[in-house]
Amino acid sequence: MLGKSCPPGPVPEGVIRIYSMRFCPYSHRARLVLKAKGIRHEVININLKSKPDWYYTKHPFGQIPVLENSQCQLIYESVIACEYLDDVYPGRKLFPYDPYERARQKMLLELFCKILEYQNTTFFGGDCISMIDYLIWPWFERLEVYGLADSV
Ligand SMILES: N[C@@H](CCC(=O)N[C@@H](CS)C(=O)NCC(=O)O)C(=O)O
Repeated sequence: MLGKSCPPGPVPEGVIRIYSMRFCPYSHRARLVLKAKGIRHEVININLKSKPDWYYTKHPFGQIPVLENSQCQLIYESVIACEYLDDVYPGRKLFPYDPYERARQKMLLELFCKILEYQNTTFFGGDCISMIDYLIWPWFERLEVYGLADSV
């Protein structure tokens, strides 16, 4: 079902837009990174049950999250969007600079369900908070919803 609404106007200079939805864990990843890096942004929530037809100009399958900048560039896929925010905006880098450590965080992300029991550091990436923690946190917040709260 497609909803009828007018597409939003261009993104103002100095702001990034996120197309999101409150209960989407993938969007939550990007919103956490926006917050962690203190990035000025605006949120447009998409009704996934009645997507506006213009939204397919933002994402080929109409999925969220999507970032849009003031140059009309669109970035989708939550991990790619989070990495983009980390690369483009100043402040502490959430992904490690070291290519191996960066690759390791991405490998951990792929495996995070299986590696839970093997981690012995305070955070997933080491002793301070980094990208991997923001990328997986939305699922921990939802353990109860998924009926998994008693299994960790
Ligand atoms: N691999 C995507 C998954 C995004 C995704 O599945 N988003 C869901 C909402 S949580 C969605 O847009 N569902 C609507 C649809 O697929 O039509 C990512 O990491 O961004």
